[in-house]
Amino acid sequence: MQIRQLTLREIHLKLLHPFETSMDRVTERRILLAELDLDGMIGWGECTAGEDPFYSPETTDTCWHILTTYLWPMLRGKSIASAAEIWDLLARVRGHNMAKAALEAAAWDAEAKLKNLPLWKLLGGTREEIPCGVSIGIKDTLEELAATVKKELDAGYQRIKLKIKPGKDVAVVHHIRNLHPRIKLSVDANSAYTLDDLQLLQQLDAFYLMMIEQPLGWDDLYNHVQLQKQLQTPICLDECIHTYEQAEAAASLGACKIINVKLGRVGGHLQVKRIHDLCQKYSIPNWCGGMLESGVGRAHNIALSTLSNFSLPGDVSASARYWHEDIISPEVTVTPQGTIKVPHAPGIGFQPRPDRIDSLTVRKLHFA
Ligand code: OSB
Ligand code: MG
Repeated sequence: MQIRQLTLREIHLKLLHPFETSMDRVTERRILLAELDLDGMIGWGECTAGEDPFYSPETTDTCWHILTTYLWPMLRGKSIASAAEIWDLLARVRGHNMAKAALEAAAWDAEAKLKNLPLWKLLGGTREEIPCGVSIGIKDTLEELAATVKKELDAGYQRIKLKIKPGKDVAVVHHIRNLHPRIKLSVDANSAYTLDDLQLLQQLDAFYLMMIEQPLGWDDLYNHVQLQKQLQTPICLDECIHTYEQAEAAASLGACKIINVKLGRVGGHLQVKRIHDLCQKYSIPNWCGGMLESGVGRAHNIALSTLSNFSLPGDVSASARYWHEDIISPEVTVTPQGTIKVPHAPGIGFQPRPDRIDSLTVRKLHFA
C-alpha cells in the first residue's frame, strides 16, 4: 500500500458544557483531523492534543507544526504492508505521540477499509459491545454535581469518574458516595497532589473507589510507587504512561494497579496493542481514556476498547454528551445498559460528514 496524499485540517467545535479539571476549563475544542490516502482509500484520524500544554506538552499548534514539517515528509510516497509499520517510519521524531497517532490511526482506518474489515477486527478486538463510564468535570456546587451524576446513572453509564483538585476532593467524594453507596465510582486528580498530601489521599480509602487516577506528577513514576504502597485504593496512571517502557516500569515497580490507555498519548494503535499485551501479562486491567474527542477520535476509541484486556468501563461515551451535533454519522450512542455497540461497517465504522466538517474548518492544507 502506498501512502499518497494527506489533507490536514483544524476544526473548531464548541462543547455543550464547559469541562473543568484541576488543569483548566475547556469550552471549545480546536481539533486537527487527518485524511490520509492509502492506495486511493481515505482513512481518518484525529489528533487528541489539547489547546494548551496543561495535560501534556503537545498542543493543537505543536501538532500542526510537527505534522506538516516532519511527520508527513517522512511518510509521503512510502510503501507499507501494514499501518503497523508507521510507528517505525516516524521513530526519528522523539515524542510528539499525539501528532504521530493522528496519522497512524488514519492509516489503520484506510487499511481496514481496503481489507473490507471493521477496524476493531483488524486490531484483534474481541468484544462486540464495550462498557462505558463518564468523566464528570469539577462543578461549582455539590448540588450541580449530584444532579449530573444522577443524570448519567439514569442514562445507564456503568461507572462515574469525578474530577478532583485540592479543596474539591474528600467532601465531594463523601457526598456522592453517600448518595450512591453501590455504584462504581472513581476520581481523577490530573496530577494535582504531591506526597505531602498523603493523609488527605488516604482519607479517600474510606469510599471504596475503583481507583484514583493520576494523583501525582504527570511524569513521575517514582512517587506513585511510594504512594501505592500506602494506599488501599488502586492507583490508575494516565499522564505518566506515554511509552511501552514506561508502562513496563510502572507495572513492574508497582506504581499503579490499573492503566488508562489513550491512543494519542501513546502514539497510535500499534503502541496501544503493545501496552495492552504487556498489561495483560502483568494482570493490570486497562480502560480507554477520553480527550473530549469528536466522532472520529471517538470511533477509534471504540475500536481499541474491543481488545480483551480493556475490561473496565472506559471514558468513551455518547456524542450527545459533548456536542450539539457530532461530525460523524451515525453519532455515537449508548444503550440503557451503559454500553456502546461496536459497528460492523469497514474501518472506523462511522461516516465523517464532509459538509459539517467543511463548515467547522478554520484551516486546511492538502499535500499530494
Ligand atoms: O484526564 O482523563 C483525563 C479530558 C481531557 C484531558 C484529560 C482527561 C480528560 C477527561 C475527559 O477525563 C474524558 C472524556 O470524556 O473525553
Ligand atoms: Mg485522566
